[in-house]
Amino acid sequence: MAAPGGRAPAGTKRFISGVVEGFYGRPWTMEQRTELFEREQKWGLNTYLYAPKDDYKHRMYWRDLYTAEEAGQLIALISAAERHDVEFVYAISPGLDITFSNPKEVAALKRKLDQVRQFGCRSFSLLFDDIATEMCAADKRAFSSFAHAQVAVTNAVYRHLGEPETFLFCPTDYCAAFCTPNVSQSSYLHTVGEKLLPGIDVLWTGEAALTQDLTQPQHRSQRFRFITQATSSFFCLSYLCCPGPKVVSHKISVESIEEVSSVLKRAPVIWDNIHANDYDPQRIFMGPFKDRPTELIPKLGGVLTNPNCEFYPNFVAIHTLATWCKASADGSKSNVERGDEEQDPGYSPQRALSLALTDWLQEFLSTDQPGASLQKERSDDTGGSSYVPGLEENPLYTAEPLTLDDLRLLTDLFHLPYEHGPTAGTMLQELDWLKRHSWAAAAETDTTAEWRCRAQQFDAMCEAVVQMFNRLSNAPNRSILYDLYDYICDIKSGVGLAQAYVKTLGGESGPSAQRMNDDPEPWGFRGGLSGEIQRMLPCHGNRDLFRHPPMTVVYSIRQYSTKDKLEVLRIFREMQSVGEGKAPPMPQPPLLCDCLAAGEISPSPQCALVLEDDIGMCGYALALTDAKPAATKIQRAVSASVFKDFPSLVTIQVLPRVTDPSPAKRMIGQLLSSIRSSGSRGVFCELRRDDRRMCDFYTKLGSFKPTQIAGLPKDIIAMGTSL
Ligand code: GDL
Repeated sequence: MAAPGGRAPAGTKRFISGVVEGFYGRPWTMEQRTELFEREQKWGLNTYLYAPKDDYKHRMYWRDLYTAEEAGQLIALISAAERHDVEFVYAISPGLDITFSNPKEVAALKRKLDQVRQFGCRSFSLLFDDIATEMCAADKRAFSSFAHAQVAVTNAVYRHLGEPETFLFCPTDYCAAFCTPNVSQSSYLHTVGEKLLPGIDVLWTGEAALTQDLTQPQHRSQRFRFITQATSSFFCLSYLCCPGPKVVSHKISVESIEEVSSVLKRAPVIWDNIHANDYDPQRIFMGPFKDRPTELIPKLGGVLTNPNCEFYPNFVAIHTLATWCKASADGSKSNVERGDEEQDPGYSPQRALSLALTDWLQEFLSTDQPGASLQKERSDDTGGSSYVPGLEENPLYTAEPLTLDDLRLLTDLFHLPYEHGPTAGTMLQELDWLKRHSWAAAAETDTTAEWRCRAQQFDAMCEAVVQMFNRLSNAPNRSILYDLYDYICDIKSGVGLAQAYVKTLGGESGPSAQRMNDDPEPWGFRGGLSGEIQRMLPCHGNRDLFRHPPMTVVYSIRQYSTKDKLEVLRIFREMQSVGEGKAPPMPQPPLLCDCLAAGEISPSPQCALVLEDDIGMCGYALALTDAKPAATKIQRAVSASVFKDFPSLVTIQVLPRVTDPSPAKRMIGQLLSSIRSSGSRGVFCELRRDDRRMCDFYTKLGSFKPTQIAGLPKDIIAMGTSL
């Protein structure tokens, strides 16, 4: 294999490097593609694979020939690629509805590719990704398997086109996770390896396949696996992933490539989805190309990145891929900074990112408005109106220029599918800590000073995001800004909510804390219908952020009956003794809710639930719509104003064996809705200050906030929520 970027010596194939426009959604414009070729040339990348999924004539209407106007555009594009020394590979995806055994279909395919050949294109590709694997009856009669059908047509087309130097085939099983039962035993891949003509390269996405099946109905072929119960690692947001067969994996190992190469009988060309974002409208990836050791290069036919749908934010994705390819071309071993955790002798993602950002900053700072002078104060000799304010008038608004640190923060916030950048990671960690220790903000404890200090630092981090947003939105290059706009607005608003939340936890009630009130503006409950649906699903909310073991236990929640009294008491006592193990052996004042759990007061009708697993009862949730009788029972003086805001009382307990928080959350949810239906305006609970488990539980629910109740015994705190 020839070195990446360079020309191949005679008899060897060159390493294919560059970009595949292979995502779902709005294809790039011809101007953007031409700009891409310029960049590729500048950065030493050599290939562009034209495969926009939602371009009608690439996939859905693959049989249709191009009109004269479309032909003109493609001819211009192909010659632009040639001018910039970029190989233009035209891909077609006939797999949605082709009948492989019908000669007319094969003729249609040849006719279409012949047309593109007339436009000057010399390199081609047939893609069979994301299609149903069930063959029609006619094909079943003609071919012994789906792989045989695809290979027969591909070989025929390849021969018809005169065996082009570059011809790529994308299999339906294009990553390890799709192979049945696995890569080395996949009969599909073995057939491809044995029957596909040796001059044809095979595309492979690596160990990774993305969860687009969860978001795009057109992806739902039988081969997509749905993982319903899964663990999520601490900072692996929103993905469902599990330690077993990977649906989304983020590394491509040398071993995995050796394995697939031996089955395919050729070195694969990687179609890399690491920066693709077509499966989630809230994400965009601007972190460096990463987790592909440069040791892979001699074992591959090439690497094409299928990046973000938005053209301009792909600067880092493509620039760092180019650095990766060059690193090995140079055989350079010296550009790894000490302390680099990846230890790849040829490539440091951090350094590659720095190089990319330094270049990108120049682009942000240069105007993309042809002929426009963006210097407000300079007079305009084209005769336009340039305004110089008078002495007592408003000075002209000026914006601070964007900095490298802003770009670093931006790419930290929108990093990679499996990893946030360092600052984003710290922000999440700090928010998590502040939330978990919010009890320390509510009253003076040993941790209070630390809480306030960390809250201040968190606030500063949030402010930096706002400042970055302001400078970015005033940057002269509007095209990059417009591609990023929705994302940076989204993060600014999300961070703003977190900032307000922490202020509320700290007891502030200023204008920014107001955002968290009970009647928020539309941006206080973002996400639309999709957001609402997500919040209803058990896999969202806290589950994304915190590690939980896979849920294999089946829980049931049912209404409490008086027969359950003893069991509830048993759980109550058991949990009390768990607490006593740690606490000083001092007699503790009772909690209001103790008399409920101890059976001294009966819960209100429809306001009592028990939780059961296969061993037996493992939790309860009880409420009083009117909490006053409980206060009387334990002779606690509680001011009437508390009962005005929070007339109802709730208590919940689950045994430690219930490690999944969702059953408890569900019980609380049901209880709150029953209490609400009784006409109550608010609910509170009492907790022992040292009962971290329950403090944590109520805090993570999000709706319960620490509530000051005068006269509470020292070791008891109250949390309340309005209904
Ligand atoms: C895919 C699709 C690709 C899509 C990407 C990310 C391949 C071969 N096909 O599986 O079109 O952009 O996922 O959603 O990767």
